[in-house]
Amino acid sequence: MAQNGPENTQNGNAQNNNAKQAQLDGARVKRDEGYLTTQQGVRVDHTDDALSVGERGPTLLEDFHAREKITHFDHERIPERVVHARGAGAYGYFEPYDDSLAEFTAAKFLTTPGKQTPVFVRFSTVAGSRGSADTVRDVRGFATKFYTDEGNYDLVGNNMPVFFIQDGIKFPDFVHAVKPEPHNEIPQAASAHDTLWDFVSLQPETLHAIMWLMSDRALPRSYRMMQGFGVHTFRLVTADGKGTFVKFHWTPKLGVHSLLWDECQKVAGNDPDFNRRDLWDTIEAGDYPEWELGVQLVPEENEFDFDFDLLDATKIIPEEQVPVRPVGKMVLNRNPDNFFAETEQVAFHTANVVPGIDFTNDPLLQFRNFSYLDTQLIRLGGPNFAQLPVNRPVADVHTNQYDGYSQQKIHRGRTSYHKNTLGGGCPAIADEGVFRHYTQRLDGETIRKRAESFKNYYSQPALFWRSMSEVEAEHIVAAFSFELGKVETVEIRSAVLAQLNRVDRDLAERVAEQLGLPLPDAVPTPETTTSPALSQVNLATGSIATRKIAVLAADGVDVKGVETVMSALTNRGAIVEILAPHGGTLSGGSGGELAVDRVLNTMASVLYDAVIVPCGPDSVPTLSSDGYAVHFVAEAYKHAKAVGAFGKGVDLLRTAGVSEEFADGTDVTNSNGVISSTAAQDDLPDQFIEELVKSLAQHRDWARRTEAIPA
Ligand code: HDE
Repeated sequence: MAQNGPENTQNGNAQNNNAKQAQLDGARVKRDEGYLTTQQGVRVDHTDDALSVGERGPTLLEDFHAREKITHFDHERIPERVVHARGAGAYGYFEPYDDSLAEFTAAKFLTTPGKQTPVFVRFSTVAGSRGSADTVRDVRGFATKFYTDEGNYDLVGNNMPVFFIQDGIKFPDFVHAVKPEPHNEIPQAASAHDTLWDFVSLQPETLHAIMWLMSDRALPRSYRMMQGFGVHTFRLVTADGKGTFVKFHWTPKLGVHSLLWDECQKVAGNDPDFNRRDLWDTIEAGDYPEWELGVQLVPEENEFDFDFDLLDATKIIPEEQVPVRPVGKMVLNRNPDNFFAETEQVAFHTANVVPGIDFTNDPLLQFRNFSYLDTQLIRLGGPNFAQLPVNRPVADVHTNQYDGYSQQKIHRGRTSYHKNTLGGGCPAIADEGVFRHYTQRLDGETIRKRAESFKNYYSQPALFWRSMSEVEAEHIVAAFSFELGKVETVEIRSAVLAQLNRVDRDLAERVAEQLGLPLPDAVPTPETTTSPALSQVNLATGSIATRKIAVLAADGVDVKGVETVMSALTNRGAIVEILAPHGGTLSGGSGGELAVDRVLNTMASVLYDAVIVPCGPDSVPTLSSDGYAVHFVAEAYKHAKAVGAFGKGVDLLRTAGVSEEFADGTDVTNSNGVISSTAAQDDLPDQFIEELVKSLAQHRDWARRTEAIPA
């Protein structure tokens, strides 16, 4: 049986082959072999009928197997996480590129070239319950546990670089405001309700994170296509105690891509597990997701060089000001064997640090350092959860903590205290490789007061807004309008608008117009530059790897043409599926057969990145009279996805209302990402594929105007 925990996460290629083989075998991991027993190891002869008096008589208490079975079942749920309840996890490794960080940190896992440190990563949504949909508008958690040789280091980050509040004492207020309202527990996993926006209107420090939340970043196409950020300013520390401020960044190899809001809502119904499934399936297929770890370093003597406070978690350090320096790569190459044992029971904690990494006095971080352990004590049933396989360090563990619920170890000896002579002084205190807290001199009066340096709430939201491309800006306006449109209390809508008016006049005007609200009087707004690194349209990579393409086909399809297109796209790493009105196989118009992957009416265009309609004098009329096929094409077109058609296939595009220029010869026409050619079979030009790949790689064609398409 595959081993739980971090131990066997290295050696990606072997994993790759095994995973592929297991997939072919039809089962990824074999479950325990052997005979069914009770928890005490007693074999049972029957587990389908309880022991009773006669065939129709009462059930007997002496049936210990039945009692054990139901009792265990009764206790199979643990409290879900109070935030970040829904998630998906995977194992992998981290490897530094070189030792260039060695002058800043004693952390060996960051500075030993070629050293692969096992990791477990859990991605999550924040507000929804465990059973909520993946594609909601929300921040995504991006938490990484590094099982280093010097103990576990957890980088518990998000896919957005700023947080909603500055001081941890406000966390319960913020979470209560964004979670479903307490009287009716509505809405589930959604920020579009009165209490959140009430809070926002009164707490302007939220505005920067709110801008990110209203942006496309809140709707990731895939966990594999989002950035990750440590958010806080942390500290790298050398062996001799010298500190350097640091911000951590994860950059995905596949670029940063998002869904449209309309798609998100439809995907939530079509496949609530969309992001989870995507992560699982691609790892199973050996398409291992990869991120680059980068750092922004600020020497301590430059702490006050910025027009914001480095300790304020609602601020970024613009990358144009302090560039992100690449450090190493992380690859995820193994799915967990059991969701509960691993993904549910994993316990991340910001205070899990190793020599070479330390905290700062960020008042949000300090609360987190208390909160994670505290919540895990109840969620995981006592103080010994670090012994669970997914939480267990690969470093040796020796403590004097022998007792408590669910102790898994049998500690030997008489002494569970330090210092001792009876136990030979063990465990001894090491003098090398130890964690030493960063030394700082602190002097001050006890005081409850937000630092003055934290009080600029409007500049960075303005910087974010002004750094967006026009299409991203349109999406932000639409998001504010959707969210505030759901707010029932008109005064709250106006109060939020008044806040936006202090960020940027253009933003306020556009939102006011959409909501039909009176525009507040103009007030001075911050002067800012722009930061191109904030716009995700600048973060595409040109790759089409793992992009999902639907080929719509029916009996009579051009099998040769389809095969040419399929092999060209799969060779570039894309995933191509044949969708047809019926399952099984399709017969080709000029001979041949095609295996059907999915029945058309069980899928939806929102589950794919692109659609292709191949030629087929018989197949295309079938599809043109099939409402699912027509809607499929119209919807993909509306969502600005690459749409390709060759030969007769173009007729279906016309039926679907695609209003672009189509090829009138065998040449290829690319009209706003709609790629067409009248050629088919062996004559299909390579350029058809090239244009399709180009459109797919840029993710969407935003030049297309499709407001009028009814899909
Ligand atoms: Fe968390 N957060 N958080 N958070 N957080 C938790 O810990 C908390 C914050 C983040 O996949 C909880 O074990 C406080 C920022 C992630 O298991 C809890 C404050 C960032 C995860 C908790 C914050 C995060 C959590 C709930 C403000 C991004 C999921 C269950 C002072 C840098 C980890 C648990 C996983 C989970 C507290 C703010 C990220 C309650 C008090 C900022 C990714 O302890």
